[in-house]
Amino acid sequence: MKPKKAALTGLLALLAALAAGHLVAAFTGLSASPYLAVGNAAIDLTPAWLKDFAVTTFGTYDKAVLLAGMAVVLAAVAVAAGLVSRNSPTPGSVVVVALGVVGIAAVLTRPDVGQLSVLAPLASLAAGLYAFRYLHRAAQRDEAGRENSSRRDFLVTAGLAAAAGVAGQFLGDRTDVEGSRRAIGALTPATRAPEIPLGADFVKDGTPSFITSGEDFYRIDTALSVPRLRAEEWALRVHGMVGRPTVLTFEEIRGRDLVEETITLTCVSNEVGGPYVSTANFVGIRIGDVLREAGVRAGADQLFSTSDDGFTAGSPLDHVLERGLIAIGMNGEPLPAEHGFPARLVVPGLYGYVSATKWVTDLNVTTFAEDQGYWIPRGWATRAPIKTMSRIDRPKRLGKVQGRTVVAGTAWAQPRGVAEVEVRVDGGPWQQAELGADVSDSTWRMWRLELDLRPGGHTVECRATDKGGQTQDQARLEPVPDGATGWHSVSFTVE
Ligand SMILES: Nc1nc2c(c(=O)[nH]1)N[C@H]1C(S)=C(S)[C@@H](COP(=O)(O)O)O[C@H]1N2
Ligand SMILES: [Mo]
Repeated sequence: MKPKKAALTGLLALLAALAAGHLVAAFTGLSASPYLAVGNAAIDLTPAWLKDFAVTTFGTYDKAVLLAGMAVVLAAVAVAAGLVSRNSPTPGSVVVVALGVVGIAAVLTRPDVGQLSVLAPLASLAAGLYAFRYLHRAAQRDEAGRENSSRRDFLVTAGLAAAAGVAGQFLGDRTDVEGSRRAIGALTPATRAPEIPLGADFVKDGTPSFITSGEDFYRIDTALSVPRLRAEEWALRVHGMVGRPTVLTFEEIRGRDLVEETITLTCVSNEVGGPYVSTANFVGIRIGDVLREAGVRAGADQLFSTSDDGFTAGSPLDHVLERGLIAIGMNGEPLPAEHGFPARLVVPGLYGYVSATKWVTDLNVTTFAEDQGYWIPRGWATRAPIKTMSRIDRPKRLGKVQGRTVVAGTAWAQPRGVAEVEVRVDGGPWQQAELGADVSDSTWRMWRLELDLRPGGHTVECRATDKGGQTQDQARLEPVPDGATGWHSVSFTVE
């Protein structure tokens, strides 16, 4: 068989396999689609250093990069499988079966799939094997010089696979999350967050707006396909070291007196100067109320939360009892799907990976000795309070400034609050920045400072001091294991 045709046989069989699995997964839950399941399994198996590298290098595009990388690797394997099968279909068939077994294993180890979901990788295996052997036979028939009909078989296979893949994608998204969000409508809290005062941000000078919109809110999670849940079917189980285990439905939560709080969320993976920090008005109920009703037993020290897709986070119980929210709304609306609809946890003062479980379905009152959250065996700290941090938003790195220089940025130190931000130029004396209105100790605080600088190159640095009197650490530390430290510094030119 000609190499080109042999390679194409492998590639098309791969396409048929992935598409068939995707289509079947549309009925059993899209996370059982072999491609996504293998991707998600890869995310869970990735060593911490590689994951850090991916987040640092590709930011929130890390998932797209992973899926593209998988596509390249799979395509290479498929081409190789075709090429080693130029005489007999057996070697390629073995590769197809091996890939199929990987897909089945990946699906079986996903925490968020039902029993039937194994049908999706089985469909992949069957379709891949059938397509490979069918196309192989057609190509060999051509080579024997009898006819030249395999071209049509190749095209039909490609067309069928594309149609099945697209249909799977379309049907797989049919859980009507938006309908469920719309049915909930606007959320009116009994206790509103105080109005954000004028002068809380300095958008004109380059800071972010004080409240981050749902679209601009940073997103970090391990989910390749956003879990699609409906509020009507969702429930939250509360159990473990409590006297009265309970189950809360969305309606029950909504029927309680809702509180609204302005809270800044921060990711532990944020580098000094990085973007993974955002602020919203979260609406929900206090975890403390729910746990006190359930009756926490003596000796418990961890709230272990689990999401629909199997992510887990362990938070210090005392901290959660004091400040934690079960949030069902963000900026007046139900949570967006990517930010945890129908419910998530938000705990001011703790990095997201140990507190902010999205699509939360289970609250287990337990001990740190008993259970470890998702990121702990992957090298991150068990306890991760947010570190005092500040960031320069303007001037931009290597930017050019005309006229007077305004340095502006944000600072955060939840739940202690920001007391002071200082700026220095070219290693000179520290100068006090003007602070934005103080909204809450659970939020960031914007700052600005006008400077009169000579034309030429300059470097500014900033550092914040929290209300406990602690000044941001100067030592440059990487995010692993419990959050970056160091002073943000930006070099720019005054023209
Ligand atoms: N289910 C689930 N919840 C999760 C995560 C996740 O991977 N899965 N990531 C956590 C991390 S590391 C952070 S920083 C916050 C980010 O929340 P956001 O995407 O709404 O900004 O969600 C947390 N909750
Ligand atoms: Mo995070």
